[in-house]
Amino acid sequence: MTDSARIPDDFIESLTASAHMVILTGAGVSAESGVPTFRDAQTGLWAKYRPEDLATPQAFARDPELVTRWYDERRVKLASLAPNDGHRAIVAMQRWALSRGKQFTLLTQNVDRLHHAAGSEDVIELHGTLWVWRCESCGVEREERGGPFASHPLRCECGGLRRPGVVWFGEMLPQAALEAAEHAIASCDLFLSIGTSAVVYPAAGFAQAAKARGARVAEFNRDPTPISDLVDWSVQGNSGNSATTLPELMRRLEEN
Ligand code: BJW
Ligand code: ZN
Repeated sequence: MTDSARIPDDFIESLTASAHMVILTGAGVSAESGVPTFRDAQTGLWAKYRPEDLATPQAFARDPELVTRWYDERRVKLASLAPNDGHRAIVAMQRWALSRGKQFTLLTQNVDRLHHAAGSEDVIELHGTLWVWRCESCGVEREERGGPFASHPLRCECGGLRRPGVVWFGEMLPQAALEAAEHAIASCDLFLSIGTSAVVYPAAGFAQAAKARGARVAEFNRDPTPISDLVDWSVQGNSGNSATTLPELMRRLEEN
């Protein structure tokens, strides 16, 4: 089956007719850039570590050196990685939508900023970013784009511990991002979930919320997920190189 056959015609029709599309992305979108996903059995970040050992405030309090090293290694590796054709297709979709007077909202759970690097505008980061580090004591935030940190853990001038600006389990999502997401979901007529396992809340509930308010919902993902049965279209496949689902979707849109 060719990729073009995989994108249903009635999905293209809905997309063309929609007034406000919301895209929610997850780690699968960055997989073909070389960023490990979280839950892939062999290569995922949680294949080697338990999330509660590294991605919670309790883990950081218990062992700030370990947690800082882990995020620093990921940060340094990320510096050598680049956006893929899936990120670029999402940029093209945004431009396609805005040039037709449609509303477009991009929500991401990713902390890598590869959407920004590709050229996406107004990205709403639900889980923060690995690039900005914040002092736990005085709250000062600074972008860290250089090489490996000289010491682990990282200390602020005030003496406090600096932590990655990501959202850990048990923490609230940034309020502005959450409000923007809720607002977009309340007014969208088409919702696309891309490259996410749809297990981490509140983002995992967005597709259902969009559906409940009457939007059509599509999922583009390599594997089936808990939302696959509730969506109107479930397109299985990789998203990130030129022969895969998102670039193919963009080619189909440009024909219209
Ligand atoms: C491809 C592909 C390719 C591969 N092409 N596809 C309601 C019910 C139950 C629990 C809760 C609830 N509400 C809140 C909770 C608690 C918790 C939660 O959801 N737990 C669940 C695990 C059960 N949520 C929270 O704590 C959140 N905070 C919150 O809700 O605050 C209020 C509150 C607190 C406590 C209780 C109640 C309320 C915060 C969540 C923060 C998540 N943080 C992380 C780590 C970020 C830092 C870091 O980078 O280390 O965010 S966890 C991790 O998972 C990361 C991701 O953003 C997130 C989602 O993962 P994602 O992106 O979906 O990746 P994967 O790996 O899971 O999936 C990749 C998919 O891609 C797969 O399906 C592949 O098939 C596919 N794929 N290659 C296309 N090439
Ligand atoms: Zn400080």
